[in-house]
Amino acid sequence: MTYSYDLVIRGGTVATAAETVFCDIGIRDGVIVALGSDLGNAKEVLDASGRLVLPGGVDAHCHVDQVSSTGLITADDFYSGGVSAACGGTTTIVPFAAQHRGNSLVQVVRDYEAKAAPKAFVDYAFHLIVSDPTPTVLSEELPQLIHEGHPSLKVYLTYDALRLTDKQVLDVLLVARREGAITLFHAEHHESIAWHIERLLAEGKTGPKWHPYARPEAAEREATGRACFLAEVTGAPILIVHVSAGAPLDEIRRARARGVHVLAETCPQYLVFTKEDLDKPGFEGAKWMFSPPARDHAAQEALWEGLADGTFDIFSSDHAPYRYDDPQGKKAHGEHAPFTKVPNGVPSLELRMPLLFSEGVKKGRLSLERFVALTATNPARIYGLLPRKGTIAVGADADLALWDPERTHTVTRELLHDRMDYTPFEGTQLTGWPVTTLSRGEVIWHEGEVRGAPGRGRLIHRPAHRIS
Ligand code: DUC
Ligand code: ZN
Ligand code: ZN
Repeated sequence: MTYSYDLVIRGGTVATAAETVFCDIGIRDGVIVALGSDLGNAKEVLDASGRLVLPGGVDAHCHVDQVSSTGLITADDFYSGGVSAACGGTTTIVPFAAQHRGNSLVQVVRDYEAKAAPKAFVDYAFHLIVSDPTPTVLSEELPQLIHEGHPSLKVYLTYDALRLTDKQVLDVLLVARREGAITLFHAEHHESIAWHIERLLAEGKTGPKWHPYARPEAAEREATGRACFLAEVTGAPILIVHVSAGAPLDEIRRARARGVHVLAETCPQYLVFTKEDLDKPGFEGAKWMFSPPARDHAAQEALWEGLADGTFDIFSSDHAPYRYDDPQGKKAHGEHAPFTKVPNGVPSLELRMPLLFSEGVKKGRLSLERFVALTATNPARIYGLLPRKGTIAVGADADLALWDPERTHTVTRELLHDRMDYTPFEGTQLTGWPVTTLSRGEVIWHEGEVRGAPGRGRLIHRPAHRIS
């Protein structure tokens, strides 16, 4: 018998960034080939009645098998990170091939390819981190890598081992613009942070709770404004990652109003934590240490407004998994180490979509279409993965998640599939979970069961692009 489809997903409510409709999805050779009703015979049928069928998420900011500038390695590799992503409805991840000073950027990418290929569980692309823009990097390596399929790079305005001067940023932006890449910014004002740190430590204020005081909202506002200015000078498109509060968001709005091409991202941790979460007995607050840091309830409200009104383009996890009780993690320098010695970052790859669904869609703050745009379609479009990823359309990869919008779980460490020994979201009740995830037509997560082998994920090379 010949079949029209390998798989038909039948009876679901299908949502894209544009609309929500009732239709069936016909899949052949891992690709969506038909949308409609009465599609015809299929080798297999997946009943999606009562389910939302959404594009698999695109998490365009996560740190996977990455060596930090201080030499610590994140706990998740491309297998555990990919599994965790899939269980949370995400089917494409974009982690960072991170250059440390003195490294060849091309070699960094080759090494990262070699790490990823045998382990990857979901499809992936690479952002580049540029910390050493030598003449060779600027004139040879960056153009080569952008055209090889990596047209996105991140620069830092803070951290001693990573930060670029404004002049170096201008050099990078010029190359990025000319070659068709987008530049991501970690925007915090370095000198003022160093000044705050010196004073806090001198006063004996060394515990985790002081971390947010060293990195106030104003430091993020200044650097965000400066990044926008540097984009304005060069005409290069930029994206400000992990925006934590209203003041930097207003800088982005102002820059856009004068024609600067600046996009914006926020992340789960900024919606639910405040600086009070770091104020715990002993070293415990280190579990909520990330940069820029958690702010206050007013900041959270400003972020929700930005998510709803279109100021934010994408919602990423910034999954940076440093275990709590581990020499590669938060206690790398012991549990009496000053906050400056604690690696920054929290895990959230698996909870990114359930958290935004529960807190955003279920609570009426976001439409379902906006949720899809923020978590899948926009990151795919901005980073050159569309039309293959991030949407449900004929010709797109059959990367899909079937969601039960009523399922409720209380988050525990055990519920999750990353390699962490804690979750800062412990005890949070979330409603709406992906129950089945497909990657290129293959079921890789179904009702509590992970299916698929390490190495099944593929590296996606992307076209260099100009964003209009
Ligand atoms: N920046 C990130 O993007 N992630 C983790 C820590 C940081 O400073
Ligand atoms: Zn950053
Ligand atoms: Zn990050």
